[in-house]
Amino acid sequence: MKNLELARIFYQIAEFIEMDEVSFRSRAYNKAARVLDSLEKDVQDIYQKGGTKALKKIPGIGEAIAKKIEEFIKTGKVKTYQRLKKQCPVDLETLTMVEGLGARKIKILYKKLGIRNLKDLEKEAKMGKISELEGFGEKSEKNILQAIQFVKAGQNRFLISSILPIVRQIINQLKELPQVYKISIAGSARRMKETVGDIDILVTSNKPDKVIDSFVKMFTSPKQSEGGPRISKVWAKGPTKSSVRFRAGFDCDLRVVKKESFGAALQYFTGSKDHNILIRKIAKKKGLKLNEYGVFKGKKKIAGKNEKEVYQAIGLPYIEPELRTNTGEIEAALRQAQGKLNQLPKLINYNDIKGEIHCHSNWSDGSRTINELALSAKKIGYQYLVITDHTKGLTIANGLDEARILRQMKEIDKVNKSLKGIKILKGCEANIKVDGTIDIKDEVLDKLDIVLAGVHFRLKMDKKDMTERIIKAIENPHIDIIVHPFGRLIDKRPGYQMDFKQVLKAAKKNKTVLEINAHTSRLDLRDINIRQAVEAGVKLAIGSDIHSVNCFQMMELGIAQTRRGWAEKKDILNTRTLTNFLEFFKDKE
Ligand code: DGT
Ligand code: CA
Ligand code: CA
Repeated sequence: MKNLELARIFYQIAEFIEMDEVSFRSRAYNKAARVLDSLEKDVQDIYQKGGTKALKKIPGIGEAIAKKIEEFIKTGKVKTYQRLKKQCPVDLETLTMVEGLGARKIKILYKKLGIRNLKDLEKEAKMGKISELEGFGEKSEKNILQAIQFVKAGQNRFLISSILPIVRQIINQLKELPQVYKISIAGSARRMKETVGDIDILVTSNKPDKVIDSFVKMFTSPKQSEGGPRISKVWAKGPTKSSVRFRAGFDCDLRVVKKESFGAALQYFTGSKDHNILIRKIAKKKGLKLNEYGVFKGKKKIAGKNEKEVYQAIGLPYIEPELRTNTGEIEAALRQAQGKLNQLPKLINYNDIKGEIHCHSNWSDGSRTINELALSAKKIGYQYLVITDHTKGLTIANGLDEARILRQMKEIDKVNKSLKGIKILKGCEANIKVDGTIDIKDEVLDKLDIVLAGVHFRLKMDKKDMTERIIKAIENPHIDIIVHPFGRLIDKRPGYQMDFKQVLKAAKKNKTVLEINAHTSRLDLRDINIRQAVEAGVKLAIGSDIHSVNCFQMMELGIAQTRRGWAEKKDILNTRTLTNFLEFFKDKE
């Protein structure tokens, strides 16, 4: 699919334009990029069926952009992009990942210091050259150096969200091979870690060499459907194992094992390494040996076929992959084995969610109508969907003022009347101002079913001020849920400074809920914070921060994060039925 390639080009064109001015043009390219990013249909298909006329029917795609899409499909290039790139040949995609660097600053850094990439940036910052530039200063140089470390740490890893769909395609194709008996993902991707270094896949077969051969052949074949996963490099190929790189950029280890060792191999290759080290120690203490082939008592194999029996053989209850981090799960399992109840959490399941709490429509910066969003939510089987558009303090997102909120409420009434089987709730995502007050009048907040509030500007405050700012919002009786509580962006921006213990205390006292934001770029709260919240008895809700209909699938990532945070169904409010969900907020205003 060319959608993502085009989206990347358009994002960059927007950045190039913004080097000089933020204008309707840059906004148009940004919008088009976002649309392509989340477009379900293949843009090439749309073009081939209906030409630029059909392209222009896509919301957010106008005449000029449609022409560019046509140019790219026909020539593989976008001339405007190439011209801009020539004028300022910088690695925009990486440099814009550095928190605090926008297009305008990147241009200045290129013009004044010739900085083209992360390496140049680090070199000049370390030499103190950046602080000498007008508009930068020592503090921003220090911030840049810190931010570079952050970007570097994330560079060889992939977001689980970008990897999972491809891995699932790979696995589905592998399943078709006649020699493949069982198949499972392993490694960090099975543990659903936020970011993944490489993909591990495990297969059982009694013809391992055939499986390896077919795997490599299948994914290097030019017949492999266009857009399907393709191998770009074969690092190693043996009789039971191969190591390859896919065109999408990530490496993949495929291992073939015997049926009777599947459980032991899966346990071994799922990791984490730290978890396995401790598990093996426990086995040893019991006079057993555990390796990727099985659990052994002397020479006798006593388990290995499935994971449950592997854990059982060494005297432990089954431990879910998301928990295997050696952060107390093994101790809890041991206590449970000794008869203490409920030491390991009964994790929330992937199908436990009954409604979506965080959803933007085209009233603010979403791309779909309320009706379209509701239909998608209904299709998933949700009972409710809270529409939570941005409010007026966020002008770049076309935030709603009081009057528009009231109008939207009428629109929701109308849609609710026309739809059966799903209830749309009225909400908003209000802004927590610097002093902790909210940008929408109380009497309007009062009319809404659910009010979300979050910090969207002035993220850099000192710890005490930020803690006070957020606690003030938590204490506000109109606020039901604090969204993306840390404001972090994965690999891009660490969370803001705040005293989370104080925040939890206030949330518990005021019955204010904290969101686990499932958006691919956020995943905020993090797993460790979820665990703290659960321990503090604070209620949570998972929100996908939806801006288009295919964002609904991000819920899975939020649930994974929630599981890694040891949370149970009862901790998560949107596992409740509509009635029970609303009941919770009743005694809030
Ligand atoms: P990643 O790929 O960096 O996101 O993390 P993992 O956990 O997928 O690590 P990876 O791909 O190097 O190895 C997959 C699993 O294989 C790992 O989680 C545990 C197991 N494993 C690999 N090397 C070792 C090792 O030296 N000792 C032990 N105990 N287990 C290992
Ligand atoms: Ca791995
Ligand atoms: Ca690996």
